[in-house]
Amino acid sequence: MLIQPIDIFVYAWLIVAALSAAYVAWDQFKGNPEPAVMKWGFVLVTLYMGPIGLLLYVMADKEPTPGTHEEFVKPLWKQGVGSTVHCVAGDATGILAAAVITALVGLPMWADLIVEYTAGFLFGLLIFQALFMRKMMGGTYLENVRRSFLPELISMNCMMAGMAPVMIYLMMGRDMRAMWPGEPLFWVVMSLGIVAGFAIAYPVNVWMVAHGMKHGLMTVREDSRSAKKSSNSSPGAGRDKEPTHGAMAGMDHSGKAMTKSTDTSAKISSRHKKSPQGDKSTQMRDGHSAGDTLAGHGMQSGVTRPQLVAVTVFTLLLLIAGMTVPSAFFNLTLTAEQVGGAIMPPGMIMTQETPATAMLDMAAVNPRDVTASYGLDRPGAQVLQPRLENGVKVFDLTTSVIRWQILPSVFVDAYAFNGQVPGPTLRFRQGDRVRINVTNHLPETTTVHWHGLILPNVMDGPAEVTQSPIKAGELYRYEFTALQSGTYFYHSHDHVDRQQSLGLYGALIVDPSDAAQEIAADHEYTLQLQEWLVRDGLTYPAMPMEGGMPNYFTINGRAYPSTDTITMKVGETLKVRFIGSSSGFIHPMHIHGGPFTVVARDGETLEPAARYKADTLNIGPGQRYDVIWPATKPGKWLIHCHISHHATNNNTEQQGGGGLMMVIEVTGDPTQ
Ligand SMILES: [Cu+2]
Repeated sequence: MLIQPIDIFVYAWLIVAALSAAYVAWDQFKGNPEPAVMKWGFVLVTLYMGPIGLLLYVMADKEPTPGTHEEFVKPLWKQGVGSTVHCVAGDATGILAAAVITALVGLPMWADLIVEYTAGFLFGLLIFQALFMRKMMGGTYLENVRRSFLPELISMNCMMAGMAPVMIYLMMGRDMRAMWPGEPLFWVVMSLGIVAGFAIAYPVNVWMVAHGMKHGLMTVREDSRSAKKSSNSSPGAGRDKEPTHGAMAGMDHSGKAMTKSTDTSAKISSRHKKSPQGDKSTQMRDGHSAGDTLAGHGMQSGVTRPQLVAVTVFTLLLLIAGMTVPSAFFNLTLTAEQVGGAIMPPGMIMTQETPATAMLDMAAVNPRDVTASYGLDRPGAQVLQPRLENGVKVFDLTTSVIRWQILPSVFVDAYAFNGQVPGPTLRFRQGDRVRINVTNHLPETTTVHWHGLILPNVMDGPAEVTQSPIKAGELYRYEFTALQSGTYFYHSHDHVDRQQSLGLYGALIVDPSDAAQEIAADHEYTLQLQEWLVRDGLTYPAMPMEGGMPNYFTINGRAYPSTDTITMKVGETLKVRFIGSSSGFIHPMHIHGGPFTVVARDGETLEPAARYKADTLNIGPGQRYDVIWPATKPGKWLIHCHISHHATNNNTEQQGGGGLMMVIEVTGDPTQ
């Protein structure tokens, strides 16, 4: 599923990596003349580094025309590529395996890095260097481990020094899908990390190859039967004892590829002839003989001990920097299990102290959780008709994640009651016994609070305070008797900051038991306010915090010019019920065309003497005002928020405004 524009690159990269690796594997085993360990090295590195692996293979290693491999791979830069490829193939395999396991186990990032380093080092040393190279270099396994130790340590330090910051920056930045191995992005980030590690390990590998501490590229020819008769056919994969130092003795430290000395070749060759499986012989020419270090078999590598110590210390410092410097910016105590998959809003401030819960609160709604999509033709806040059960008015509310259209070109991913934003309007009469069955189909727990109502405490809704949160798939039954009348509303009271900001609220209108108490008007309109934050097709809960500032605003789930238009005639009255259903912003709501009379506040009808005229009312979160507005002149009169920015759509005006704006269209005698 394409969730972000970068996903196109992610899939393209993975496809190219797979195709590249398949090509390299096919080409290598079709006949590129080199030892199997290098064939596998290039295949793995191409799988891990995609097109960059392919580039390295064709530019540095793939035999251009038959018989030219020896010459082709001679340049030192190619020898360095071979050495680095060999190192990265082993190290990265260990790192990748460890990364998947640590993510699944739920280790914090800092521990991930240590486990990944250890696994990469051990896999590289024990398998790719000591085990695979032993076949060619001879000696016991332990001897190979010992002589590979320093070159492997130096390479692995560089590898992780490059890889760790890239992983941390890309995994724990905005798009934390990269922390979870189930996400394609994880694999691309690992790829990019390996590329960075390769780039840092390359120069030091060139140095090690040039000084005989590591092998470079090699040529191994598997000749036909006739080759066995050739006195020139030389050492092969069959040797398994004392490594010959002939190549080293003749080694050119400028990095030119070498061919083993004749007597060595002859020796190996003759031994090879005794092999019962000697139906084919291999000829190997090392770019540089592999294996021995200063600590090795008394080889003359040209590397002095101070040089070796200096290089090792330098790479250790690089490693420490790569592993620790990012901790100044990122919270490395987080685990993939906690935040893996979350996408954070642009501009959110995340530091080494930002906890996982803060991230999850502000993260984008996961588009994969959307279960239904609704266009502009579906109104929000539809009045829900109850069914009667033994004199109780029963309402069913179900929460789910929906895609909801707020403008012709803008959809939001919303948390909704009954597939509407706002949720259905619950209307009943003072004295009614009501039961509301809330079924939760969100990817998280929820509860519902009946804002402003006097009711039994256990029915009040605050999660962890008066009730256990309603888990996904569960139902909670709220039941109470309506003691008051007026304009109220209901909203989520679990992760309220997130859930109410994503649309979990609805109007609650209780008509007075004595209908005469109602302050009537010719028309009535209930107006619920909300803010949205939509970027690159993802919806984040809007909140007054860095990175959470809204860019869309809705009245009853629509932004102007898609908001409703109220139609009435001159001389008629309009009762507007303002509901501060937003959870983080105050909206000074203004009506054009003359003042209105405030007749109720927070559900309580004002005594006649306390009613007052105004043309702008601050509607704060949780507040409700009922006002009566008389239509005195014909024309188009606006209701809008007086914070001008709240009357825009993504900071632009359409048809004279946007967001929290709607029109009252009054017809009648124009002379009035
Ligand atoms: Cu406003």
